[in-house]
Amino acid sequence: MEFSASIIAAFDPAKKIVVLTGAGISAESGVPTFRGEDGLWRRYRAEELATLAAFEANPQLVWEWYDWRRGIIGKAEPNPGHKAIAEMEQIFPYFSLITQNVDGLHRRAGTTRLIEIHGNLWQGRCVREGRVHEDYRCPLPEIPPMCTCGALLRPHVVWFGESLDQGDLARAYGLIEECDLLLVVGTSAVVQPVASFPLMAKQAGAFVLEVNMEPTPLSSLADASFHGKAGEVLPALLQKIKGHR
Ligand code: BJW
Repeated sequence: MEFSASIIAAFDPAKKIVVLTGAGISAESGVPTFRGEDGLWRRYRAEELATLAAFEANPQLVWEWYDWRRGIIGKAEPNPGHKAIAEMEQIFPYFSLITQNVDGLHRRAGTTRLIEIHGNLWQGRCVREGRVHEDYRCPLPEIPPMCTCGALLRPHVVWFGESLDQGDLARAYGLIEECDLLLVVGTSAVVQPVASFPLMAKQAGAFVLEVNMEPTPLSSLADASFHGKAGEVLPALLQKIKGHR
């Protein structure tokens, strides 16, 4: 795999590096994406499963769907793409990851400086008190799960029409505004507000590098795009970067 001198130069150890990931990074771990050929939104209607109105109408159905996904993700392992990103954190002093994924695989691969900007599906949030509970049991013994206070728990994820956590969003905007390099991996770059991050980074002067199986709306804006599997491109890129240190 060929990486140009400008790409390698963008990974200077003094640079502030931000990685932004989407469902594609976990595809090679066997986790379904949302919009691909076998994507979740091809088989299920987002309006019936990933909105507050859907949850309020049928919490049982929504939790059954999340329990099914937890079953798949619980068996999945971080892949070479997750691991290459985790290793980048060890190499670069100024490194952060923003992920849209709720599967927790980046954390399991060893990344610690991360923002899970759409939440985490191993957590439930009390609809009354807002308290967050972590629960790795799979399948869940009770659906829908309840808080100790007696109220319903909801998945601690961001559904369509909901605001992202304001603290996470502020931190993400800060990282995007300040970064020298934004590496965007495995996202269709259509869901706002995250879809705007690459343009914001570019306007703030960052080098934007994309890794995706297919061209996306971001491809024409990026300084460079690699169309291939994240689990192959990222380890190759990492090797090249390490070879130039
Ligand atoms: C590989 C690969 C391999 C495969 N290697 N690559 C402005 C304009 C228009 C609409 C809006 C707007 N602002 C807000 C909206 C509404 C909405 C939105 O953006 N809608 C668009 C779809 C039009 N946004 C929201 O509602 C957000 N809230 C918000 O903005 O609040 C303020 C507000 C509200 C209302 C109105 C206005 C303002 C919240 C968005 C929440 C998204 N939630 C989900 C579900 C999370 C929980 C769960 O998982 O159950 O988040 S939807 C789903 O999409 C999930 C993902 O994180 C997100 C992004 O998907 P992602 O990661 O990009 O996956 P895919 O499948 O789309 O793409 C995978 C890619 O990987 C593909 O490109 C493949 O090619 C690639 N790939 N294998 C490399 N091996």
